[in-house]
Amino acid sequence: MRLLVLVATLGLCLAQHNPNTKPDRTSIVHLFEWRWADIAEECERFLAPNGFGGVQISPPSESITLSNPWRPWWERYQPISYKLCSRSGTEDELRDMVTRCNNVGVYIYVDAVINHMCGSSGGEGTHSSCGTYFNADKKDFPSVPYTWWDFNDGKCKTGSGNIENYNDINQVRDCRLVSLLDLALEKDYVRGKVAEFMNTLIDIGIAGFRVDACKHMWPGDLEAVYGKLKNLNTKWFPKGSKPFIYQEVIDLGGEAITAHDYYGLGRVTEFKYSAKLGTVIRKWNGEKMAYLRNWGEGWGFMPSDKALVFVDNHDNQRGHGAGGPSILTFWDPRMYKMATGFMLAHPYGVTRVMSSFRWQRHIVNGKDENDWMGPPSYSDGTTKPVPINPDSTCGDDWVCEHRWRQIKNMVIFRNVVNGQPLSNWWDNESNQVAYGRGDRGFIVFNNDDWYMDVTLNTGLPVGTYCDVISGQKEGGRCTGKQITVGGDRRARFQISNTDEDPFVAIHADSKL
Ligand code: QV4
Ligand code: CA
Repeated sequence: MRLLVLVATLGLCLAQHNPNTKPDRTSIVHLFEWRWADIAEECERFLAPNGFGGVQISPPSESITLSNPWRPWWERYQPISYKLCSRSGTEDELRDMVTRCNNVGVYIYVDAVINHMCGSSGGEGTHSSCGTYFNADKKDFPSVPYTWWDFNDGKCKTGSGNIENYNDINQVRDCRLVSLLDLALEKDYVRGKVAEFMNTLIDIGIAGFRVDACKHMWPGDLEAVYGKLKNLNTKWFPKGSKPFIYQEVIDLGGEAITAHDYYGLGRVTEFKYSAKLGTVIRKWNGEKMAYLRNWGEGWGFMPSDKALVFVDNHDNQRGHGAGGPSILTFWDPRMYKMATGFMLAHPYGVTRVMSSFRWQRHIVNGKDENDWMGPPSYSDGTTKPVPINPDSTCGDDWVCEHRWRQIKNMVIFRNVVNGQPLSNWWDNESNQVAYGRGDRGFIVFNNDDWYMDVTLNTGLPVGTYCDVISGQKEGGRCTGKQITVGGDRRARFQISNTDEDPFVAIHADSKL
């Protein structure tokens, strides 16, 4: 017991739960599979002007390249070395991106794959993103270097060498996740190599890490690795700043390993949030938006100051990881915008917005046979740039949810109401709900199948406000709906259940 308390306290000292974003920039966006060159442009031309706090990038480490299936997106979760050339670009392009994004106050969060290397059937050769030689059969990765000695197989007790039972903690951490060669992170040598990789990125100027597959690593090993990390680069961050750490642990309940085991080390992805919000907006299982009254810890989620939340992620949007049919994605745009609006207006957690690419879905018996398809690419497998259309949407199958007016404006809403408590909750005991954030913002949803016409206390000062969902404030006028708040702070909201977007949001900066 005493040891446990000691470990927990040590953990807290190393912990970095703060995203390091600029003041009043509260959300990050996952630019899934984007090229570094495009991210650099996006920071300058769109993310900084619209108040985004940072970008989660796809894994920058060298990975396997596969031809069967042809260049799946998930090849990037099979590292070959810690060289920084990947499908998203070269090390020089990565450095240029970090510098340019940092210079406009948009920070970079690296997806760090440190639990494993490539799959056991990865073969031998130089089919890797920098052309580095490796031999998966011999567990030989000479450019790190790792040899068979640095992997966990001796510790794994299952017949297949893979994880077979998620209720056996030892298996989950010491056996192979879907055959991926499992690193022996209890070895100081391996910890040192992983930390060296992460420290190189810190020196380049990144602000933190999404740590992949944390359920499959012992908290004590992670603590040792995080303990070796440097402070952030003082060219952009205050002296003594530690990297933000958010750990991927899928905990939907019912397994031996819980998100709780990782709170002391950094934030943790709250997958219940994504699954439940989808169920509520879809009105499945008798769920209603009125039940969102105590959204957050009241729903059995982790403490808000430990949570990293999202409507969907790169796995569950295509049935991987904790994917289930309730997950909302860009394929259901109307409900997706409502869910994202709800998330961004609500004070719970650090929020991450998803930005996806479109692929040819092919659903057979509930499973997408094309869930492997990689980003928009040329026939040689190189990723296409992200073209920006005159109306500011993206072309070539880049979805750019983060550029959708409703989502972009809700990212701004979250910044404007930052630090304000949830206030003036109202609901009709069905699917019409509203709530405010102190005297800075107010949002109203109509997810019922009938017209809504209500007058509510908004908490906002008297004035005329532009709805930032149907339009926005532009040149001193509203391009969409206009909401009048009276001296008594009350306003009338009329939302048709057939509106393109059946919700309205107003805030201090959308006042005329
Ligand atoms: C397959 C079989 C194995 C078999 C093996 C034989 O499944 O049983 O032994 O072939 O060679 C890909 C394939 C997978 C294949 C594996 C190894 O999809 O079928 O094994 O490669 O060749 C992503 C994808 C995976 C992909 C992996 C590596 O989602 O499909 O596997 O990348 O390329 C759990 C974890 C959680 C994890 C989630 C998906 O607790 O941590 O599953 N999420 C993260 C990432 C995710 C990534 C990984 C972890 C692995 O978010 O994107 O998996 O780094 O819930
Ligand atoms: Ca492991």
